[in-house]
Amino acid sequence: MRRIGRLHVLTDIALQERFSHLELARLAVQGGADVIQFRQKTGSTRSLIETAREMKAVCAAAGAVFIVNDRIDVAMASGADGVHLGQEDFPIGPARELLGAERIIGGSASNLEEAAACVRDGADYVGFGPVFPTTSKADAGPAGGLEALRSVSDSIDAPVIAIGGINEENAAQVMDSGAYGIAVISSVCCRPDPDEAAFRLCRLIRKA
Ligand code: TZP
Ligand code: MG
Repeated sequence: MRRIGRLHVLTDIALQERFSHLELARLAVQGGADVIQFRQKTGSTRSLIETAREMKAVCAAAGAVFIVNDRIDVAMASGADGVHLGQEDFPIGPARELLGAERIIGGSASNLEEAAACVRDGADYVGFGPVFPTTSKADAGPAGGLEALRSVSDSIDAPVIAIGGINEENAAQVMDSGAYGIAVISSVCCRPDPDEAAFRLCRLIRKA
């Protein structure tokens, strides 16, 4: 059974240096995050696999879903629950052939056409954004806003996970605009207390 989850925490060690990927995963699941996405753009493939395996174990023990960003090879080698693929990454159709029906595949989209294509190609969920301006991703593109989120959520036949500039102030509005869940980097990883931050976001999601 593929479980998509409502709070996706993307781990990041470029924007902050206090916590490792593994520590962030531990803290975020402690706070109630139900999906951890390992997002690391540099480093050897071997070191990525090693970290991913440790993170998978932490997530499995907590009953959380573990997803690898960009790298289907790292996802497969670490026994991850799934992979998240952007527009320039390994294509979703062939990824489904490699991963089989049970693994989760998420696709990134910044407009309705991309979102529809992700679903057509076999994605289980669409990561839509940036919804709000963000400084966490250099090439994130312009913010689509809540109306674009609403239109994508209403139009596609898959859960939409909103991403980009989402925080405790706007999470409720995001959920009210049709999102199935939210994905965050800085609102958890860059907070002094990532576990508490995840807890507060979970509470906002549940209330919405
Ligand atoms: N994709 C679109 S926006 C974004 C990604 C990975 C960055 C999200 O980071 P933050 O800190 O939650 O805005
Ligand atoms: Mg990518």
